[in-house]
Amino acid sequence: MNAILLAITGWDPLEWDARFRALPSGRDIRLWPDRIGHAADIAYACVWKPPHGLLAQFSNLQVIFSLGAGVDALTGDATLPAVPLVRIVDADLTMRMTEYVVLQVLTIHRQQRRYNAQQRQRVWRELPQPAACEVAVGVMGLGVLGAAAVAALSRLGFQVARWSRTAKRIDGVATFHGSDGLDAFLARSEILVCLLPSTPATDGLLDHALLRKLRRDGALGGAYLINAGRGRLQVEADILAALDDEKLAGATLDVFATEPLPETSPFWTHPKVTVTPHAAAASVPSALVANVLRQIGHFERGEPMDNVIDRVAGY
Ligand code: NDP
Ligand code: OXD
Repeated sequence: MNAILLAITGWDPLEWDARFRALPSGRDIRLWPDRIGHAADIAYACVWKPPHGLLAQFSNLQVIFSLGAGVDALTGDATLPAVPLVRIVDADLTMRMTEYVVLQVLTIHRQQRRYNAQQRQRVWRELPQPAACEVAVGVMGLGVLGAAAVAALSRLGFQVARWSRTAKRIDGVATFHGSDGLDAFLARSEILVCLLPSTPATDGLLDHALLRKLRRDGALGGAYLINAGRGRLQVEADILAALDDEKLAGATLDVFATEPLPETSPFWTHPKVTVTPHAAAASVPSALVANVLRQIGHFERGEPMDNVIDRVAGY
């Protein structure tokens, strides 16, 4: 009884299985689809993109743990049992995202694509380079990942602003929130970093109407988008249109409406687009399994669990 079910698609489930079994928890670990055993034994489900309907089969399920930070693949399942849904928040994952955001912002700021092109042509030419303190970066989403990115970018000297759903205060950082604060936030942002969750309120937010409001007359001479949140946030045809009509000077996309990105996607070869394969911040079993087991311990001792999803807000 009180078995843990692992139901994982898109990642290697065997790595997670091995890690859960390696830790001295004494837990009964079951692996979907081949090693479920009696469905009534399952108390906890640790999942990544499980098929819709799967979790509804476990009548004694007590907690669902998302092995990733985003839960949209779960909240989109109308049959998801109404038990606590807990997501991963972990220093390892957060640092990976911070590395990704800093890398991509600096790649834009330090004009690395142009230097790469120059190198291919054996051109030795130093480009005019603004200082970081002349460049305005806007971070959408001020949760765990957004806040860490803001802190790192601020330390590098960028003029950082933040936008979230609810009002926040952080000394020294320009803050905006809600639809009322969006236009002013966009009007000052040359590089827009999106670290929002996918919810009914955010899906499709990154459209042409939004992108054209970004600042294009700043130190970088154009506006750039970095999206490592979710593909459903972006209207992909609008991003292409914004690149074509120069509302955007470049886009760096880690996430897409359809993943893997189809071979026919124009993003692959677009000269102003950088594609990464949903690799910004991987969930790594060696870092995260102990975190999940700790949370199960909290639950069984009747203590509050951290990072429980607000099912109404959707994140
Ligand atoms: P959090 O839940 O900690 O933060 C979410 C943030 O988004 C909050 O600041 C929240 O505002 C804001 N937000 C939510 N809805 C809205 C809205 N309608 N308008 C404005 N702001 C909104 O999430 P994390 O920081 O941990 O993760 C963010 C996302 O990053 C995940 O949901 C996932 O989609 C993505 N991700 C991507 C990965 C990758 O490899 N590409 C890896 C991990 C995560 P408020 O603070 O007011 O509540
Ligand atoms: C996550 C992700 O949400 O990998 O953790 O996208």
